Amino acid sequence: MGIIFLEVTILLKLIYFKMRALAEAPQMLMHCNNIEYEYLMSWEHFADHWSKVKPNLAFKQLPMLEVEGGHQIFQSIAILKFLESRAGLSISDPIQEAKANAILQSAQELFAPLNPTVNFAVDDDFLSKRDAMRPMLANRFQELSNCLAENGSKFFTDDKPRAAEFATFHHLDLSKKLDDSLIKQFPRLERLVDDMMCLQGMSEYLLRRPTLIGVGKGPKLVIGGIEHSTGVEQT
Ligand SMILES: N[C@@H](CCC(=O)N[C@@H](CS)C(=O)NCC(=O)O)C(=O)O
Repeated sequence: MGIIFLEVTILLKLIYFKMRALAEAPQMLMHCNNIEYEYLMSWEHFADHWSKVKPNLAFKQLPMLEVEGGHQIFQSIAILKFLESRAGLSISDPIQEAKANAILQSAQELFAPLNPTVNFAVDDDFLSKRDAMRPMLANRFQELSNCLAENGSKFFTDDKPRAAEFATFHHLDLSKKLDDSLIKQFPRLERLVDDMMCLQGMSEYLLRRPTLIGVGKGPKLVIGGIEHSTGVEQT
């Protein structure tokens, strides 16, 4: 009797909260590279309140990517690098790889205060945080723009979008919710955004993801037609 080998595809699980923040770039990368995954809110995956879950996690924060063998990958940069490799997009030249990692880290440093402010701050707190972070954003946008101008290709390394491009795209996209005039000072970054928008899978992802409304006033995510306050607990 012959032996039948069944190929089992392990579905990746991305666990996060009700926020438009660190789970965006990984999801865009997966969508644009046909990597199947399941997105679960913390309470769906762990079936408990975040305050109970948090102390038991390796780095006490999300996102987390659960992969083969139940292994849990924390830290958004590590998650993006794992997915980049999974998509067959790893850069073989160590120098180019290091430079791409520097760009990825520099893009992720935009996370705070940009992402918490857009997702949570309201009224005067929102306005003062927005005004205070403008110079920092402009400096980093200039640096990212310089990286693109220096190498002369479509994306940071060559003509393929990888972790650094998806992370940069997310933060540029989110900055429009803070102040849509900021990116307009950087035509090379606007071109990057346009090129990313043209990727197969990107517009479908952007249309299907929860809509973020009420920024600066009372931010909410519209999930399945229902408005939910942003946050770490089930509503
Ligand atoms: N360095 C971490 C930062 C993760 C992070 O700040 N996660 C926030 C949500 S965006 C979180 O878990 N907040 C809940 C908490 O800290 O209790 C990464 O890049 O993944």
